[in-house]
Amino acid sequence: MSDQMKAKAAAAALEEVKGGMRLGLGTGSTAEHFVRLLGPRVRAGLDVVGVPTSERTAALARSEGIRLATLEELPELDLTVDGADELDSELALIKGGGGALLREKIVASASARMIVIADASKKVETLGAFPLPIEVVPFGLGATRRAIAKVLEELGYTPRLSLRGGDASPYVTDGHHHILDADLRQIGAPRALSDALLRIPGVVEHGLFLGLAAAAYIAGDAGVEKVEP
Ligand code: ABF
Repeated sequence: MSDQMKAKAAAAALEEVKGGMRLGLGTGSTAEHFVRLLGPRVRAGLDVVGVPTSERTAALARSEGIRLATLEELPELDLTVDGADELDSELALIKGGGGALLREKIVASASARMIVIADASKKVETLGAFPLPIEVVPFGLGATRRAIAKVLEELGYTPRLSLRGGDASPYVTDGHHHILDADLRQIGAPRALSDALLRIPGVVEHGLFLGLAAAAYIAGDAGVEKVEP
């Protein structure tokens, strides 16, 4: 059911794709629907080029016959279509459950427009029920983790921080970093949290995407709703 919804949201976003566009290609099951729907259009002659946000998406896009480029070759993109773990009515997002948040944020930031595609279960009043992914460099992990916990406490959170994959085999991102997931329950002031996290040495990025999404296609029982901030 939810998978059908994801496909419907992806199909709505596909309507925004025009010939000649430079596209950012997101990661995750919803974004994969988009890539799978884009493939037949490309094979039928639609001329687009994609910059993938993960090795996984790159492999899928290649198998669909979609031409790929890097941000070195194409530093400015027209449109990025990507999923999210949570979104609020202002289109503030939590992303990174799939582990690709750094490339996703770089690609979205290089795009004139970013569109979120999601099923309605991703819509929330306040962000934070989904644990916030924080990407960190492996060097100094213990110290960085401690610094993050301290900052979160100062901001009034009772953080539960877990290293994705556990200590024995931590998850490794495409950029060779690790991810700490911060269970914050409710994020009252996302911008303040974002700024504070980015001041910590060792933090590479986090999954709060603020002011990046221009629109969202959200598929629910009543159809696909377009939300703009
Ligand atoms: C990416 O995929 C991520 O930023 C987010 O973590 C995840 C959403 O996954 P799905 O579309 O599978 O729910 O967009």
